[in-house]
Amino acid sequence: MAFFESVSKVDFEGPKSKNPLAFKFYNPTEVIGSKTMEEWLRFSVAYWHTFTYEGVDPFGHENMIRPWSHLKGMDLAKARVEAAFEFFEKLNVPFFCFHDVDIAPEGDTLRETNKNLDIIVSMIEEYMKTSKTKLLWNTANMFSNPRFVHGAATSCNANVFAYAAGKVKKGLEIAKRLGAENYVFWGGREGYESLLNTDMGLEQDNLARFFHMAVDYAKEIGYDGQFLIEPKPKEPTNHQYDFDVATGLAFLQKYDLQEHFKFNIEANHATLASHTFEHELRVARINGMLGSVDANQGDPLLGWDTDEFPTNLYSTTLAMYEIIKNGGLGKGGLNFDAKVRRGSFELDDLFKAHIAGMDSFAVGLKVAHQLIEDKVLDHFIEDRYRSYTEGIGKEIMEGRANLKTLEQYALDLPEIKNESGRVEELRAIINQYILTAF
Ligand code: XLS
Ligand code: CA
Ligand code: CA
Repeated sequence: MAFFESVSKVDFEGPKSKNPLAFKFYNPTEVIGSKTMEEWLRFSVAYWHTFTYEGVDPFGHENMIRPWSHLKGMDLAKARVEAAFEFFEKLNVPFFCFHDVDIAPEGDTLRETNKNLDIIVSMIEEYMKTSKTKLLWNTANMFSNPRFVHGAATSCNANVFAYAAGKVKKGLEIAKRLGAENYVFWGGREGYESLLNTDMGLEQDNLARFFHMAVDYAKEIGYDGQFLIEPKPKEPTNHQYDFDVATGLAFLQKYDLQEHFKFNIEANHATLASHTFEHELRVARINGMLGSVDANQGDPLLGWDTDEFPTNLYSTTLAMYEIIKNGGLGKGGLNFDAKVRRGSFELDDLFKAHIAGMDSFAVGLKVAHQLIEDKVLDHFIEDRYRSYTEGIGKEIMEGRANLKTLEQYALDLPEIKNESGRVEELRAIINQYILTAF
């Protein structure tokens, strides 16, 4: 049975096309520098937003029109798998991602849940034999069920820690079975609400113990996907432990975990942390920790995790700038952790939203590649720091200076002259590149 009857394959029709169900800028086979667009961008569909989100928000009930909504339990789970693979094929997307609870209903015990998972994973495995769509990452939902009210690995209750460990064990087995390129840990409720009732040191030590157990088990079963931590500063708790990349990095270093992890960077989480998306990508990149990306955008007027499809070309350009400078995303990809707005409740909106996001990143890729080819920012930055290539600057860089030699140098320096940082000029150049790329 076809779920998306009104949509056939989404093709590239070029910038002049008026067809809402065609790509205008994303041309998977177009070569940009050393790779095709498809290879650079490694797009992924998020199972939870596309196949399980039904439109509920704090003020309203389900409103999405979905041909599978009337089903329940395992029948619903199976219908969603069929719909998902039809969607992947029609959108021609190379990857997808899921949480355990997205694909199969939870039973009364972990044992029952695992049985349900086994049935659905077998079904997914069958589909994957003939589909080109691979698993970018899976993860365990350790935040929705009431048992996780105080966190999972950072819960005050050891039974919850054990239950969460069981879920991750199963998740890693599924990752191995389905060939997941990565396995993600987003903190969920790993954080705290109030210090009045919290042993922060114990909670963070336990989180590290939990990660070490996951590293050990992956090794034991021979799962060699990349482990990713996804930072987020708040929501659902007001203090999330994996606040941002810098905080996550310090945690990994303290607990001897750095070599086993990279980061999955979400645009909306960056802005929640009062950073730009490109800031988080840059911090990860210069530390060799850029793993994967949750491609979405927030709403600056709302300020919470709205998970919108990315359409801001300025942001996709600066994000792709970091990704190209990183040499690509390796095993990572651009996962649309994004949901259609509640008002976009028609079935075709799911395609249109992904097309908007894919086209926006294709533009970002092309513009960023041209900026890098022309060395626009590289030349400017190289010139801006030129004082470190000679004289006293060179001595500082080569470790030949100390406070005494620098004082000697500075004591009789005449008035120091600085030069403009020319940010407005650079922003105008970026606008020019965006407007003339196609
Ligand atoms: C929530 C997170 C979550 C992770 C996966 O804000 O974005 O969806 O990506 O658990
Ligand atoms: Ca995310
Ligand atoms: Ca999010």
